[in-house]
Amino acid sequence: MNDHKIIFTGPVGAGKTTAISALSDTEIISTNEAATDMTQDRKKETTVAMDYGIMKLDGGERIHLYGTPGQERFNFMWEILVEGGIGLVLLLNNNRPDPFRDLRFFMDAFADFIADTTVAIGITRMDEARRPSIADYHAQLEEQYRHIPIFEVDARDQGDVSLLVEALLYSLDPGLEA
Ligand SMILES: Nc1nc2c(ncn2[C@@H]2O[C@H](COP(=O)(O)OP(=O)(O)OP(=O)(O)O)[C@@H](O)[C@H]2O)c(=O)[nH]1
Ligand SMILES: [Mg+2]
Repeated sequence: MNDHKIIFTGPVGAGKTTAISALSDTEIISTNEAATDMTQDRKKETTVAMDYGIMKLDGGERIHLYGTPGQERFNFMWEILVEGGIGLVLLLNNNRPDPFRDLRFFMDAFADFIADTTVAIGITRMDEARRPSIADYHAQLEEQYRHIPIFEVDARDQGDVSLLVEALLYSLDPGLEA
């Protein structure tokens, strides 16, 4: 099979839409709408249904990239979007009030999907907030998740986000390389 689907999730402002647009080889399809209730994140728009882009790999493989909304009130989309996916990218905004709470929340919300597939975690906005560190995140994870790849990424940086996707693909199948 030459087509694979991965899903990007995480809290508001973690950079899901930004990462998919940095990675996609086609124009992305987004459902951003004006955010009236997000003054805290100083972000004008938020995803209300999904983002979609395509990453083309050498050898003709295509990775379909789906982004979830970060806001919990749109969580009915989460279950729909993971359908048929082979892995999850969890982006966490290090500049949120309690990023460990976000970590636990999203690991829990997607626990069934992660159990069937795999997950890679990207920590964004570490330029704005140095702490917690990557090692601190590893220490927060339960024993069975200690091997999960966790990288510092800037969602705007294509190199950063493609490294994270490659780590995810590699953990699924060491033969499948981007
Ligand atoms: N300074 C800094 N800004 C970043 C970094 N990564 C992403 N951003 C910015 O953070 C914002 C993220 O916005 P989005 O991509 O809309 O976030 P999202 O995860 O899709 O959010 P929702 O759709 O609202 O859930 C953008 O303004 C990015 O430019 C980073 O590493 N450092
Ligand atoms: Mg978004």
